[in-house]
Amino acid sequence: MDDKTRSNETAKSEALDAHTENPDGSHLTTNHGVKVSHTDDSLKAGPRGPTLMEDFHFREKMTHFDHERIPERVVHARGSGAHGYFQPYESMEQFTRAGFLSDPSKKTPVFVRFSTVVGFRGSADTVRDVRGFATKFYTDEGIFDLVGNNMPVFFIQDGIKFPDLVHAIKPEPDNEMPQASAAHDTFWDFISLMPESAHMIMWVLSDRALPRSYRMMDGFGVHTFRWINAEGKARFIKWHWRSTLGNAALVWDETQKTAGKDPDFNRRDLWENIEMGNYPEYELCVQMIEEDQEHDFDFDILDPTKIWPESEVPLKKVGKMVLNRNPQNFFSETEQVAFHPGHVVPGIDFTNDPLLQGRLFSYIDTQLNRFGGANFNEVPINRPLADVHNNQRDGFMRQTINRGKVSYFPNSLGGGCPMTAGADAGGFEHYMEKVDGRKVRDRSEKFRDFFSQANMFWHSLADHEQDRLVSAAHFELGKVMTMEVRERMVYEFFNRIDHDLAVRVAKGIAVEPPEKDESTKSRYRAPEVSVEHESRKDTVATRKVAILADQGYDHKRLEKVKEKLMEGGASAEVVSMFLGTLKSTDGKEMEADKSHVTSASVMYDAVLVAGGKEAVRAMKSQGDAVGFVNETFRHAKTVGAIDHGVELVEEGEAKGAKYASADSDGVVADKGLVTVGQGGDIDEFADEFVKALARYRHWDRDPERKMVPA
Ligand code: HDD
Repeated sequence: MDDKTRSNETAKSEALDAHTENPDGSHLTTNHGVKVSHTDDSLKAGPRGPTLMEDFHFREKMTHFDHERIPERVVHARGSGAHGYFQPYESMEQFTRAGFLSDPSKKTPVFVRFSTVVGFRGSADTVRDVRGFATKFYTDEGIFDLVGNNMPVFFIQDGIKFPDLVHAIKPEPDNEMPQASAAHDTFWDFISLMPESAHMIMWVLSDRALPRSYRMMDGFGVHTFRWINAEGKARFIKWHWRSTLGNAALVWDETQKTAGKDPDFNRRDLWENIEMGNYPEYELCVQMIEEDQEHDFDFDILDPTKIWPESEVPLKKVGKMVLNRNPQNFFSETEQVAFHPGHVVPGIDFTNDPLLQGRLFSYIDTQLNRFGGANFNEVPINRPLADVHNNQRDGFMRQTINRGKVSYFPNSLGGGCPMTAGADAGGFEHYMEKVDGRKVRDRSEKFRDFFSQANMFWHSLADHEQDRLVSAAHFELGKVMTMEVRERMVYEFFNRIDHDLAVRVAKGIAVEPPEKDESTKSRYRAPEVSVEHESRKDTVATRKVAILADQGYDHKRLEKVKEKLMEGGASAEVVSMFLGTLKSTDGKEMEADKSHVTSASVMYDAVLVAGGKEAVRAMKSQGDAVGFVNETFRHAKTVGAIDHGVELVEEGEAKGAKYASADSDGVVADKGLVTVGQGGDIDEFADEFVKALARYRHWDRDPERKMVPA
């Protein structure tokens, strides 16, 4: 690593570390540096007397506390952040003059904030929602913010509808219910009158709205942007982040239980994995369309409710982002970070996408409200690494001490500085797109094709993905009390997307089946939209296994399986009735990481039942242990059992899959249930268990989907 790269990588962390908190031997002080002798009692007129006004320490401490909150974001209030770097694979110079995309040896520091959209700051992570995926690049040429989501399209086509959308989806204003959920009347009332949301609604009802982990989730810039090279040639582009672990989703029943068992599930997963060194990685990709091909497609390329199917416009890999450092202070970094789609660097520019245009106004405006002033760019997490020189001055909480008397341009007293920079000197010059039109409140004709990509989405899913989408619609609309809204959703919305879909949705929400409608048929199929077809990956890396064990477990065979799991990069936690040390049949010991009351099957990707006659006898008498296996099985996750451990599986309802009996000498792997009898080869078992774990969900376990709660 050369000095320049190193200094860039560390510069941001050094800038954030400038203040050392409470070094060894430090004394408690007031905010103004006066050492404090006592902080347990306020100053009183006698031990039983009133508190005195002159107690400046008490008043300062209390006043600061009273002002600890800033307004939470109106959307994306709940977020989790991480630091890292971005590095291009090869120079993109041919397409863009952006410096951070031109030098493959260069690492650019980044800060990413993942978020849910609807819930308040303290809401649960695993709700059905879009996830924000916002990246701040601290480039040498200034800040570039890629403020995206984990879905490639949006609900509306024009920013002017955003306040309506958000009012409709947020808790209802009279009683502030429900929290962090779209499943209520006002949201579906609005949607039923907004056919342009059809494609996005399909994404929101799909597995993509329930990510297993922020590490296993793609990101999208959604809008069409421009790349411009040094010669001034522009191309249309769309941004994509592809998780190297592939996409993985929770099932609905799991998300509901997780919201209670561990409302910080996604935040904790991100934090713990970074602490463990499992650094999340995402490949930055772009789709590119030449300017003269702008009108060659069935859809308008400026429409943010449409994707560019990859069969038409392939992905080009640009580089990789690695998130390798947790924030040190949630408020200072994750809460105070201020993104803005208008933070671009030379080589990147906007298009006339009307949603993007709306956003270009909203983000700075919202920061003014959150920070109470215009100097939020001086907060450490928002400060660029590039130098800042301008004549902006003063305002609430100004940090910079601007020297000298010249704060205007042009000037001669300051030698004409700071002076402007043309493109040759690295200055940002807006792309000179020709614009010519009447002032109208209107949209282009192709924007009005609301349903064909929703139809494409539906037909690009696997059967079991379609089933879960229909179940999601039953939940969401089943919570809608107004019959006309449910009917409108079936007749005017789903039926226009696909008749079969509408009939299936109608059935679950007491709506009469709609008349046949074949008005929409997309000629596109986009396997990339389906988690099952394209974006999942068979890997055990970072998957988390629960080992169920008790006193008298069999150590030796369990260790062999654990070794195999660790080799593949998985992790394991021992779950038992009680916390404490478990003793094995051969005198070995192992600590129980979690007890049944502090854990649940929904926190793990698979369960492995250890062998040992005594241990299994104990577990069979524990409802929690039996329930743990059952639930893992019903959520279509991998279940493994060693020797007598098979009896715990037998005890439960893991039906529909074959298994080896406890005293057999075989290994049986069937539909994600992997078992080995006492005489069976443990290495073979370990291989099969790892294979099943890599597959993650086993939908073939229950083809009629009777057992797996969607
Ligand atoms: Fe937005 C926050 C993403 C449409 C107005 N938005 C916000 C965040 C993300 C997105 C990731 C959280 C940033 C953070 O972590 O601090 N928003 C999107 C995407 C959109 C989108 C991908 C459509 C493609 N947003 C959108 C529109 C508007 C806004 C159309 C208004 C016209 N969004 C905001 C905001 C927020 C915000 C109100 C709230 C907090 C903030 O900006 O910093 O300005």
